[in-house]
Amino acid sequence: MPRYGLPKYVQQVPQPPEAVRLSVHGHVTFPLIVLPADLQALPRQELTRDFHCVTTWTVPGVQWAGWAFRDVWEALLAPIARPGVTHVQFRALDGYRVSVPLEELLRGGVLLADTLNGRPLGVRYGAPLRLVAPQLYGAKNIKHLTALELLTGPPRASLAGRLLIHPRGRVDLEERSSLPPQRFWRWLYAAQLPAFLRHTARLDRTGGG
Ligand SMILES: Nc1nc2c(c(=O)[nH]1)N[C@H]1C(S)=C(S)[C@@H](COP(=O)(O)O)O[C@H]1N2
Ligand SMILES: [Mo]
Repeated sequence: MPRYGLPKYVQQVPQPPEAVRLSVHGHVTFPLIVLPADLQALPRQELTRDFHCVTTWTVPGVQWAGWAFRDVWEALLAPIARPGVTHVQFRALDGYRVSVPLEELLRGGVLLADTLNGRPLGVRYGAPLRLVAPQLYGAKNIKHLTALELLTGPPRASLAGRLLIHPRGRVDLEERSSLPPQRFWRWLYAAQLPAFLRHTARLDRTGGG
């Protein structure tokens, strides 16, 4: 699996943090910090699924383990959520941000993962914790999680953000961009993929990772 993402983010591999520390804020009765002990109190889950990037590459059979987002929601987030939360905006240590509808997060198989293929998640693949939502494109599977903001509607995305990734991003429906037709985006992404992969690999090599 390549270390992948928009050039802006790929070139900075964040300092490996000591431990998970997720701040939860937004539409809540009080803000919360989720620490390793909070997660360790929950049952662990494993998952093996194909991983699809919106730009048409796929890695088959990736093994993840961690905690079901649904369990984290029920145990830690729902108790502080005010009524009406529909979306979660995630933030990463490298500055990457992504929003996911709560409905997608509560499906079976969505994890906060801390291992990849049986080994602790390396810093290149999203340490200390990453979201794994295998029904959604890679762009929604945010690495290096640091904060969650609970929202009562979709956040306002930039035009570029909306063009490059669909607000929901379901793989089955090929929701690549918010601007149809999707087959145009499949063609465009596939056409530029080799050049883009070369570019991100070069940034990754020179970017301190
Ligand atoms: N923090 C962060 N998460 C991210 C990205 C990123 O640049 N930064 N890129 C996304 C994209 S577009 C993809 S395809 C996957 C790539 O995951 P990988 O680097 O483990 O292959 O991470 C997603 N999550
Ligand atoms: Mo991606």
